[in-house]
Amino acid sequence: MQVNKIEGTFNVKDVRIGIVVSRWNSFITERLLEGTVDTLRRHGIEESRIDAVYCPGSFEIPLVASKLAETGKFDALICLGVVIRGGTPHFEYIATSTTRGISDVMLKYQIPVGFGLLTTDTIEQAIERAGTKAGNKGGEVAMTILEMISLSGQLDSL
Ligand code: DLZ
Repeated sequence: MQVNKIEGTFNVKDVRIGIVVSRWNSFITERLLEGTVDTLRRHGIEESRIDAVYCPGSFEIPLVASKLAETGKFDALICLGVVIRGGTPHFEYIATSTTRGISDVMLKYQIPVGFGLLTTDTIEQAIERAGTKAGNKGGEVAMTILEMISLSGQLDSL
């Protein structure tokens, strides 16, 4: 192919990353945070360039992300939360509004915002995705964010 191929790399330097962490189901969100920070650190991002901001639940994530983005000080944000289906429609309301809110922040402020929101039927499924059987979603989101920071930079200089 003769096209100009534009794609991100994982080689990102001197960036500042904000992580929004929901305290609801904190024993799982803390594992997601560990996975996120570990991956960022192993790709050369110093911990001093990472801020973790805690909020009460996933529903509050978009507001905190929006305030962080508004500062203009972050190259990217990562949002971490766990919503577990219960016996009421609460799950749908929280998962839908949090997802939409996170996406809105990304598009409004034009910075990559990582979607590290686990939405599971059971607590076991959430644990599996936070560093056990199914890997660590936090680490996966960190990789995506590194690639998107790199890609965004390239698109900004087209
Ligand atoms: C209220 C609530 C419920 C029932 N479930 C969850 C959940 O599974 N995951 C989560 O992150 N937060 C939950 N919350 C809390 C809401 O996100 C929010 O913090 C409260 O409704 C207060 O606004």
